[in-house]
Amino acid sequence: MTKKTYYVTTPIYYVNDRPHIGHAYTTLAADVMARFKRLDGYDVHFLTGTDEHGQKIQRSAEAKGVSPQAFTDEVSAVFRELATDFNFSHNDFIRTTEDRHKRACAQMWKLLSDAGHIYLDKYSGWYAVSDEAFYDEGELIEGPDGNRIAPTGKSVEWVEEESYFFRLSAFEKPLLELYEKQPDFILPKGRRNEVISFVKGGLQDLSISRTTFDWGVGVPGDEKHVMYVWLDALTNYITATGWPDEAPRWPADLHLVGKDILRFHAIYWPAFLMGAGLPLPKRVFAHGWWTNEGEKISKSLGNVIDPYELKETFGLDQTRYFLLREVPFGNDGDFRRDAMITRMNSDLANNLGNLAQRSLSMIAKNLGGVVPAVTLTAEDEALIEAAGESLLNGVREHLDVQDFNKALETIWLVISEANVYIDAQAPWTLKKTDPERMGAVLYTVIETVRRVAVILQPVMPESSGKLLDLLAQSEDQRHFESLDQRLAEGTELPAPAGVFPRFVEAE
Ligand code: ME8
Repeated sequence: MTKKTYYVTTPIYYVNDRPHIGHAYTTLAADVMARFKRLDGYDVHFLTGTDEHGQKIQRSAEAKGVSPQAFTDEVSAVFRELATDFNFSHNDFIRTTEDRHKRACAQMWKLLSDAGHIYLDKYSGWYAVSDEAFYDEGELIEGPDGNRIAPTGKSVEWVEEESYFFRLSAFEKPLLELYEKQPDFILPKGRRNEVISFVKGGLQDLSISRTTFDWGVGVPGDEKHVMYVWLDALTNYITATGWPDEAPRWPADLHLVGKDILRFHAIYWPAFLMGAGLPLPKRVFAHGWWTNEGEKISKSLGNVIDPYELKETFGLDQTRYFLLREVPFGNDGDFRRDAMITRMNSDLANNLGNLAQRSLSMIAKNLGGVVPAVTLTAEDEALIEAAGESLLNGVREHLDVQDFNKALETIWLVISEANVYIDAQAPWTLKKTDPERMGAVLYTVIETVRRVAVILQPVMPESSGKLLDLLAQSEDQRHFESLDQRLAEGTELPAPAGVFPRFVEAE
């Protein structure tokens, strides 16, 4: 039987700046999907990378006085490191300056051109280099100095040059049909509605080449043009499948993006693919925007959240947990230090960490660190069962619609139940009155912790791994299939150690 496959992508990030928390956030979400699907028996492909062409990058390189290639080599390496340092489990890291990608772009252009979707004309209009996006006159707003700016707040400049156009206007109906037929092609629902009304408002043909700079992929047969950076960038998702030679992994199951770039992914990208006669991705999910203590994150405000600083201060898994637990994935989120500390101390250190620590220490002290042979009551069984297949099913259901926060909430309900259980059973009292019952209670708790740790691996791989180490679980006992099994009596456990430290404010 061939394995089920799953292909998930992140945006490819512009290399004009250092990575910040927003970049880590999207890739984290993709990582959790990838890890979950792997444990759930899928053959997973997880792609991330960097977007290296276009005017914005060319200008950033010029400002630094280095060549665009040297500049992109340097910054791309920083994004690659972040991916490793955050324990992201990507299978491929794509750079749009790679030859494999230039070949795919040329082929994409050729398919669109052969199908009659491209024509040469002249573009005159507004362009925001920071967004690498064209804006209609009507979309511009008034900036603080009374000048016209893009709806994103970025400055715009007037562009007038010969350009190739893509007949985007011809795709209005097919796109609306797509949104209709595949209601979860765009998630969350609110954003889907926004896209639908935008498309219903009418689509204009899209300028897809530029002549006034040269840092890009050349247009086949007309090298004075370089391709519009978004046509180039979006194509990365199919390049990475080996296309045009082969593309066994195309289409993608999930493109994860921030809400800022939904229009490119939910309108342009499927239109390009339809035009080229290629299959469409199954879903685009646009998550919300992080602010810092209520303020928009920006370099000029100096409040950019450095992912490394979070890792250093709170720990990697704590940061991973917080980002996905604190805010529903489609909503905007505000990063607050006190909320981070509460999650770290309450959910992780108290509720989960302490549960594991208390029960494992009692086993070490009173049962020689060996999993006891036990007779369980219906109540014990019910707790263990609540942490098994049914919990996994609930988590799977939430993750299948990228509801990370609900998935974690569901897991924490079981952790709370286990805390209520241990307090009610009070094994510390049973120690004297009924040692056998104490063994059964401790067994029930650590078996529950084991199951929870197995299910939590995608979100907190390192800490869950440590919990499973403390339970003497081998590598092949960490798959979701292990949820059907039980901790074997007689298993010798290593000395217990705390897995989730409390946050203590530095003096
Ligand atoms: O747009 N909150 O790259 P980019 C949440 N190269 N997410 C954030 C964020 C924030 N404050 N800031 C950034 C590009 N992000 C293009 C993409 S894809 C074919 C080309 C995340 O470096 C979020 O995922 O500007 C957003 O969509 C992405 O970074 C933008 O990254």
